[in-house]
Amino acid sequence: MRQAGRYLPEYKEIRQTEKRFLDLCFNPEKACTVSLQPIKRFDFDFIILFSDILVIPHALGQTVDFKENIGPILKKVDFEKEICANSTNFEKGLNLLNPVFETVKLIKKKETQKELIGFCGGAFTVLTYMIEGGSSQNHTLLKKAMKNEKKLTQKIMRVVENISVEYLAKQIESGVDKVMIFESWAGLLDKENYYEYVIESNQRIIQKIKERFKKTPVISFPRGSKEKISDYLNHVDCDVISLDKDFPKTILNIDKNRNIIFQGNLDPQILYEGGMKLEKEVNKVMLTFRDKKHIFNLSHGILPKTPIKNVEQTLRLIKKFDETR
Ligand code: 1CP
Repeated sequence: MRQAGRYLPEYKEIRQTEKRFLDLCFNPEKACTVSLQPIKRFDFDFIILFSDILVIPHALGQTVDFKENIGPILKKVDFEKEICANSTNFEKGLNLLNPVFETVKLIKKKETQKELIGFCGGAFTVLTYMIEGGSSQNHTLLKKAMKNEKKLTQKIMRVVENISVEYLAKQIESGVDKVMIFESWAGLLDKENYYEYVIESNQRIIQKIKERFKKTPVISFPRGSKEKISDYLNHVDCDVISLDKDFPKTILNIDKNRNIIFQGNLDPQILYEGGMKLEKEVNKVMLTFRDKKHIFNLSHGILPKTPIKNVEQTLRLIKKFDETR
């Protein structure tokens, strides 16, 4: 459950101790505590590292700030001069991320039983924030750049990919058991651009990780891919595919030799609403994946005002379903 903390009072309390969100991400003691809060409260099966996908632009030298009720704000930079010029030497940038690797080590020391999931953003998703300067509704600047400055966008993508590979490698070396790639804005692209900016780019990252870490499973989350997700699974060597709320059901019948694990896909809006509707929907998710390898998850990030009792209800329903199988 991405951005899991925001609905928990214990997260809100620790959040208040740091003015800047990134200072919380870069404080290993606190980031370790936040990572383990949902485990303490709900005994979830997996721990997700507390950090953010936007630590990568920060490491590349683009100032990132998080404003309350607005979201991330990224400062304008000269991409050619400031981001692309130093495209292979990431030592300084990765040093800025050392606290994240320290967090990983602390989590693994404190919680030895459960697996830890590390993550990064897909290069295209990170690119959208870098170019737009934050969250965006219609991504005008991004679309303009992809049309008029294609070479530059490709160059930035490569830089983001390369540092992301090193970032994931260091997470794995520090102790994460699985890694997840959040390609949250995959749904923006038409078929041709999707192939280039999502499929090829995700596969380059995954291939490089698999060359170095044969045993580390990779979870992909190309949100909003719709029917293009079949192409994705045909070309990308992820081990787990995380599904959003309207994925095409045809992929459930994917060739058994692909040996894919499904993750998903409860709508966070329904989790927020609770009640009978939630009960129906949890059972529907469990039924959809009942004869598949499946990790129960949301279809996107949890809503900050989600009542805790609805999360508890969901866990009870999942366990009940499993017991009656
Ligand atoms: O579950 C967890 O808390 C784990 C840590 C985590 C992860 C995996 C956070 C903490 N963020 C993320 C991923 C992330 N961050 C994504 C990919 C998943 C997705 O949302 O599709 C994206 C796009 C971001 C960027 C981001 N970070 C936004 C913008 C989202 C948008 O709509 O454009 C925002 C608001 C954040 C802040 C953030 N990150 C994480 C938390 C707990 C918060 C809230 C900060 C706060 O107010 O305390």
